[in-house]
Formats: sequence, C-alpha cells, structure tokens
Amino acid sequence: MPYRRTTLSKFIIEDQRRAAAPEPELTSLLNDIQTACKLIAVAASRGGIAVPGDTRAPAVETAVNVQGEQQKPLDVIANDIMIGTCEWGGQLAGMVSEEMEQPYEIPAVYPRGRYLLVFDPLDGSSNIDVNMPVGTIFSVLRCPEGVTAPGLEHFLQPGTAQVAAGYAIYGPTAMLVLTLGAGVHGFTLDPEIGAFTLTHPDMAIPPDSHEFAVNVSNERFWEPPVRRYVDECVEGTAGVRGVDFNMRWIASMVAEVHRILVRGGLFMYPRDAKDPSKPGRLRLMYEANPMAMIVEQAGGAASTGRGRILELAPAEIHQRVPVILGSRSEVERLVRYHAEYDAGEDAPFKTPLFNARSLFRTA
Ligand code: AFP
Repeated sequence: MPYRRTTLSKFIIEDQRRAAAPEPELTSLLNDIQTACKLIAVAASRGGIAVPGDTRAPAVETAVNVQGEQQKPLDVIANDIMIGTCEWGGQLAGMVSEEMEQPYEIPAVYPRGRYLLVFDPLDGSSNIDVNMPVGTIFSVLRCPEGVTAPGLEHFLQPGTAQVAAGYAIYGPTAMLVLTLGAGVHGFTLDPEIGAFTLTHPDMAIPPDSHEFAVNVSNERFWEPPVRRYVDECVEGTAGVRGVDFNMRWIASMVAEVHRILVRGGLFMYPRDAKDPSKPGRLRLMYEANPMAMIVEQAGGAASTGRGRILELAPAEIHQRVPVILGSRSEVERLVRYHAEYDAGEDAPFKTPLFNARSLFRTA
C-alpha cells in the first residue's frame, strides 16, 4: 500500500526515536537537505527546456571557481539552492561548498546551530550538457562546542567525525542515499507526492566484484601498483586474476558510487603525476569523506592506497586526495599492491595494455 511507504522524513524521525541521544536539530537539517535535493532535481530536469525567467532554473552568472574549473549554470543554481534552503533553519553554524573559496557565514538574521554542512552541490558537471547522471554530495559535521562563528580550522575534521553523509543522484530516477552511522539506506523521489520514499533499505556492497572504474587516459601518470592492478584486470582469464573484468567510467563520482552500492565494483581516481601539486583529483572534505563513510557503512572499503580515507587529518578545506573505494577485497588487493611497491617487493609485471610511452615502464 503506497501510503504505507516509509518516507525519508519518517525514517529520520524514527531513527532519532531509537537514538540513545536524539538530536532533533539533525532531523530538521536533514529535512532541509532533502528539500534542497528535490529543488536541484527539478532544476537539473529542466535542462534545455529552461526558458528565461524559469524560476526553477534561473539565468545565473558563472565564473571559474576555486577549483580552477569553469562553472556551469547548474553548478551556481545548485549551490544557491543548498545555501538558501539550509541557511535559515537554525541548525547550522556554517557551510563549506566546492563552489565557494571561503566558508559561508550564516547571516546574522538567522539563528546558528551545532552543525557544519560541507557539500559538492553538483558533482559531475561535465555530464550536464550530455544528459548524463549528476548529483549532490553532502557531509554533516558537529561544530565544536561554544563556537558560533566557525573559522576554516573548525571544518578541518577527519571523516570519522561525520555525523551523517549522503548523496542525491539525478538520473532516470532521483534518489537520495543516506547514512547516519548505522547502515546505508536509499530513497527514491516519488514525483507524484514529492517525497523521497524508502526503496533500498540496508544497502550492502558485494565483497567481491569483477568491475572497475578508472579514467584510463591518465595511465601514463599512475604509480606502478595502480598500473599493475588495472593491467591484471585487463588480462582477465589470461592473467593472474583468472577471471575477466568489466570496466565503467561515467565521470560522475555519484553515479560510480551508486553503481557500486547496488552491484559492487571498484572506483578509483588514484594519485597521479599529471599535476604534482595535486595528489588526486577528488576533494577530501565533500567528495571522498562522505562517500567513504557511505561505502564503509555498506561493508566496503575506502583508501588513498596507503591509508584509510576517513582517518586523514585535513589540512585545507579544498584539499584533494587519491581515492580507491568499493568492494572490500578489491580495495584490499590494491592497498597490498601499494605496500609491496613501497617496500620494493612489487611483483614484476609486463604491460601488454600500456606501451613504452609510460613514465613508469620498468622493462
Ligand atoms: P566535475 O564535477 O567537474 O564534472 O568533476 C566530476 C568529478 O569530480 C567526479 O565526479 C568524477 O569521478 C571525476 O571528476 C571525473 O574526472 P575526469 O573528468 O578527469 O574523468
């Protein structure tokens, strides 16, 4: 009976009832976040049919953001929606967004609360114009006790400090996937009632998988353990893995992680030598950390290749980090390869997939 379905709002309230120390402000904040994701879903769906004056996808000024990337209009719209929907409720002391260089101060007209919200308002922007899935990634931290005007340093908390993490994916259906630290649950937006309804309770990543996702065009910049892993996957039944692999690359982390939550696999944007000033492409605070919490809560693993992502001590709010996440056995294998390489015990490997151009060729 559809009216008996569990909506996200009901789920959050019931979760708080079960909590040893209920946090009603968190319930309100999560409800504001889901409202923002509904508004972004509508804006994302307008696409080419958005007309001047369409309040659901208004004309906006774009610029090159703090990441050095040219913003898409939907980047700006999604950021404005997150800020405008979450700033007034009294649950937040501050926000950090991929699209803003400095933390956002809650206007004095609004009360301040005990949480910090860190988010990527629109992940996968390069997919917008080609009608591929994009998403919103968010992470909720506690504001240190007694701090009402948080500075940069108050946001620099490890991923293990997250109170909640989640993402919305705007694909064939809009979904919101959430963890409050006790499992991962997926909610599908029912457009007829405008509510996210529980469709994927207790999501679990299969421990083993034969599907990997990486941007192979960066191969010549990878470290040897990454090339070893990918080479072995490509060799399939002819190589040491003894099984054939499949590959995916959607260029939208949200879509890759969602696929892995549903059917397993490994996603990585590893350290590469393309730009030595950047240890990876993905950002720690609002991409790697929330996704790492979700993946671990679903039984998977999330590593830089040399350490657990959630235990990293952030140095900057926009810092980048290598990301390897997904089915636990595959992540553990790749971590082992990094350790063997660092210890000089790397297995010799030929590289039928990669030719002499590579920086790392050893033969
Ligand atoms: P955009 O939001 O700029 O499109 O970047 C998306 C992303 O941060 C992540 O979602 C993808 O996995 C990754 O970048 C894709 O990077 P490449 O474009 O280098 O493949």
